[in-house]
Amino acid sequence: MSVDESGPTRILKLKTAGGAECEIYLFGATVTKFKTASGKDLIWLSSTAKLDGSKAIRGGIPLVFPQFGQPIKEMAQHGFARNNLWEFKSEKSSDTCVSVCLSLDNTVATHEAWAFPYKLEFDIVLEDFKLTTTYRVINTGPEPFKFQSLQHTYLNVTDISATSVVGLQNERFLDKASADPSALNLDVRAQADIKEFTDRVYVNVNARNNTPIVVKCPTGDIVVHGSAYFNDPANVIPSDTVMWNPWAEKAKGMGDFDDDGYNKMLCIEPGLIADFHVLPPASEMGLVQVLSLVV
Ligand code: TA6
Repeated sequence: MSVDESGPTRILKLKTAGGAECEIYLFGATVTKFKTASGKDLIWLSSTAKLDGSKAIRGGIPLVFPQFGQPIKEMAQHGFARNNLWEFKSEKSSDTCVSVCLSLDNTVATHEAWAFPYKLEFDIVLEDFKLTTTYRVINTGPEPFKFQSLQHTYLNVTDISATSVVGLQNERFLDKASADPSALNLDVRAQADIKEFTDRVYVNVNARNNTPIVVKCPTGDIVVHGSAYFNDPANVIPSDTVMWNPWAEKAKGMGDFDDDGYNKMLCIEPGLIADFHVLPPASEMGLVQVLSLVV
């Protein structure tokens, strides 16, 4: 691992013996790059993203906690985890992988509208064709708290018009782009294309089929496997998946989003967000994302 101290926020740079690369800003513990050993960039980052710590990074894998969206109006959209400086805890390497662990807790970041003791830990494991990111929420206080967490993954699909998503057939979703965002819909498509503004929450995807989502695109077949657990990784609990593309008009309306960026990206976001989750004291809920390229 090497560290780039030149910018306003430290950047950890990981590389495997096979040549895969990963970059992580300590600001928000935001993964901004995952390049496979075959040279394929699986992560999209806006060229106009703010990288100076002034706001959450547009692209990569921003981390959402303790809220998704803005149910607590006094708190920033998607909470405060993605716009605070995390601490580097440890690194490990072997012949086949390189990993780091980062953490954030309430002594660094909190909010008066959600003032509970907590710890977040984020493990990143880089292999030649796989990036495994495990996002743990730990209740370090004496009372239960409610939270939402999500890995807001921006995939580099290269060309959205040549992209389709497999693995969501027969899953139920909330359509935030519709007139009734609280209605549950059924996605019947074996292969879903994205031709317009798309903002969907697929609910409890892993409750039923535990199959990965495959994003078929010019970059290659990008496999996104999201799962969640309570206390023990073997104790799997249902989790959700968000699919988002802002499309042309909304992309133009965001100062840190390339105007044509919507043509090159698609967000597939594993999360615990369909509702708030209650976490008892001395307990943990983990959210695991395995990103890989089918070669
Ligand atoms: O994950 C989808 C979403 O909730 C969209 O509704 C949109 O708001 C997106 O997140 C980006 O949010 P941000 O606060 O990063 O601009």
